[in-house]
Amino acid sequence: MSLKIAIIGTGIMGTDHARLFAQDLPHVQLHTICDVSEERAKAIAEQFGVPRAMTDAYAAVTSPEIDAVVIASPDDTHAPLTIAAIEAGKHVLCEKPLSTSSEEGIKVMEVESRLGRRLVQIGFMRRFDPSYTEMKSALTSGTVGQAVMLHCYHRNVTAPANFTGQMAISNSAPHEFDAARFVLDEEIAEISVYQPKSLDTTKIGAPVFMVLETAAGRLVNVEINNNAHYGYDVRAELVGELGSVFLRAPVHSETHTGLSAKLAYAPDWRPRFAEAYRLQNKAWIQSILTGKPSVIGSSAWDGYCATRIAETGVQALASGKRERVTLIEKPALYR
Ligand code: ISE
Repeated sequence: MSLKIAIIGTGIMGTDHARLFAQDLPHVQLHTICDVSEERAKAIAEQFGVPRAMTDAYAAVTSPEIDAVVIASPDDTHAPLTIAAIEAGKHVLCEKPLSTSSEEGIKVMEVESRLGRRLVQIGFMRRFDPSYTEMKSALTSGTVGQAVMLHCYHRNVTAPANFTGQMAISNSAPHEFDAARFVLDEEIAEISVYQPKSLDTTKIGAPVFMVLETAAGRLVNVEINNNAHYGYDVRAELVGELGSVFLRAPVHSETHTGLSAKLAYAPDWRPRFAEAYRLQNKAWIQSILTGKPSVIGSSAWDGYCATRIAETGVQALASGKRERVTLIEKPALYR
């Protein structure tokens, strides 16, 4: 069986998903590319041999010719397009964040719950990254004992020009929130947020440092630095009672010249998480073909939790205090 897929949005991630589905993954036909720019939609469709290019996202996500939709348009369109798509019976892979407010995330869960089946997977691809997989299994196998702390570093080369306000917390940090929930397998209960006062914190992409406390009292620290300059660098160390696990980025070579050795950094997240994206999209296709949601993949509940933590983080930055992350009761569909 070949699933017919539409991709909404042809920014960095929409284009990368188009490449993956068109060139790297079986059982799919990339059928539609949709973008507000007709020129861009046509160019990407032509690049990947996709039969249809269009500009109306709502028509694309509800189109009878489509089985499944990848939503990679701007963050504020994610929840409304996801709702329109699932109401039309489509399966959705929605790029993170699921929504820009937790209320919208709740609406997505209400629609999915009314429909009685899970149709949404969120693009928290790190869950499929082999280095996080190994970190999690060091915990579940007992190798490092009980988890105590998780240190997370998230560094981008430069923040994009549209990276306004608190997007370090609402756009970048949700990856860390989801990874922490996934690895530790518990909810985040409290958050406090700091910024280095030595820098102009009103500048786009100013760094943020967060301390999260889990429901069981474990500690997670998160550095978000969107203007790190030297490379895309995501690090994490899980500290257990008996040992620790560091993530290693996939590096395939080391260059030796002039009395020194050099390891290259990726310019952005696509090469760093290439395998994670491939495995995530493969698992999504499998979940549609088998009718069983991926057990690793992130659900609308996970998307809601990440957005709720981010919202509380923005609040904590403003208040300068430790804030409690309040969640709604987990709906039955996600238990
Ligand atoms: C971007 O939207 C992503 O999802 C990347 O994975 C992340 O590293 C980056 O900080 C975000 O802005």
